[in-house]
Amino acid sequence: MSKIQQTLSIIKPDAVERNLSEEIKNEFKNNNFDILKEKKVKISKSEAEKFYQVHQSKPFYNDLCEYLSSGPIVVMVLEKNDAILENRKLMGATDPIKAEEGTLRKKYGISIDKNSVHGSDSLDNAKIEIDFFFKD
Ligand code: IDP
Ligand code: MG
Repeated sequence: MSKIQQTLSIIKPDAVERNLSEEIKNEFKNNNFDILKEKKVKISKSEAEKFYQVHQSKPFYNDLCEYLSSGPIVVMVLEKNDAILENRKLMGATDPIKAEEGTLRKKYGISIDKNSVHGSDSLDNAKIEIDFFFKD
């Protein structure tokens, strides 16, 4: 049985820089996601390090944090039935080359690091990530 969930979505610097934010937001709306909250921010490298701390042992961690803090991003809370899985499906594989036709990363991604969108990967992480950007 499906149930209503919230997930965190980020339009990453490469997509914001190419003025794709409105187009990508429309992709979410057309796929029946409700955008409950939304803001455009620029985060510091240390904030990016905290956000991506699960990846701290990975060889790409430093570049990843440099990149996420390199320019404005659009962060959103998306709501839908099975939002976490549905958003992961809409985004497609991490590497745009491997992403299926019609997915956001296939359409908009440039490379594995500049892959245009982030989406929470579990219910626990969705809560943590939503709090990270929207806890007052
Ligand atoms: P995900 O974004 O599909 O959940 P993760 O494995 O959580 O993928 O990795 C987080 C981000 O780190 C990816 O979106 C991508 O931008 C970057 N990344 C993942 N693997 C690599 C890699 O092998 N080289 C460079 N960047 C990577
Ligand atoms: Mg991930």
